Amino acid sequence: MGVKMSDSPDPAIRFIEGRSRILVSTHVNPDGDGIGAVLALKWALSQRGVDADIIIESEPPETLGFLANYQWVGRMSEEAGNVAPYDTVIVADAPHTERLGAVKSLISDNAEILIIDHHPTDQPEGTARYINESASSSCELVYNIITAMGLSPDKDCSEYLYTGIIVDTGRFRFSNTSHTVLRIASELVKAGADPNNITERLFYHNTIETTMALGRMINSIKLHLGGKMATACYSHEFVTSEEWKKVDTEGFVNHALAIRGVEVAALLREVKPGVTRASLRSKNDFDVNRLANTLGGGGHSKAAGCTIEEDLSTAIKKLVKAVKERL
Ligand SMILES: [Mn+2]
Repeated sequence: MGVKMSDSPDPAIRFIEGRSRILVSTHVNPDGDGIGAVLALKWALSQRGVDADIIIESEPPETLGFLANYQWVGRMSEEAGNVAPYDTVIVADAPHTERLGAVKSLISDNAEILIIDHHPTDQPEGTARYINESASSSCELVYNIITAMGLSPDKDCSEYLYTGIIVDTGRFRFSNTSHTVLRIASELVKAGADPNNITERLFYHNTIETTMALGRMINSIKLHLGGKMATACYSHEFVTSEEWKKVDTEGFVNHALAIRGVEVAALLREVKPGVTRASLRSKNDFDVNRLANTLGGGGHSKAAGCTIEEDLSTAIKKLVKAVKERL
């Protein structure tokens, strides 16, 4: 990748020093890693007497509601108009303030920005950066910051960080499951994180609508390219239904990827008429980040996403063609 790595927490620690009011945010449609990272950062900042406000654009997945002090996570819908612009901002789990959605409007023009991220990016933003593409998760980086600050995470903070790590490593299955992250997880369990409780709350706490939607997705799976690619999809009608509001599709695409011989899996949903979003996953060496880049999206080499300005069936055809050219 073109970006210079900043593989030390020192710039992040220097950035935090002497601040009084910091906005902490993460990307739109946040996941357990983004939410875990912002909660852990707020905890760490409060240990140093720094007042941090967490504000995110959209509603986080309700499965994360078990995390302690979850009410720290402010929504843009509640905060807009109530807060003065921030001069100091920490962005976690995203390389750019564009990924914050509407929260960007709370950042003053000459704000100082710290980026903490593990996504591959060519042009990250920020006056300070702690970016490491080989880290499992942003929570792994936040753990490094916290320990380099001389702090020991308490039980709550350990659970924030453990949550981000297990979400982004796919419960210690993905190729980013390094000995380093396993060592950190071990330290977090020692500090009070409860692996059984966190796993149950995250993965065994689905709504009935989520489980039924999984069935629907599995029934829609089709194989392409001699069985090397699998697609699954949700219609515009379904994703705009009342039922959909109670559905969390996190991890669904992996059921398509789990099929023997499949190297690339895509879960597509037509979010607006003629606009289809695709979640992409791969195994072996297929790089879905590069695939997504060609379609205007991005992510990681084995997990990425993009938006295709086509209806569902045309988007599937486009995606299959793009994969065919890269297989
Ligand atoms: Mn992440």
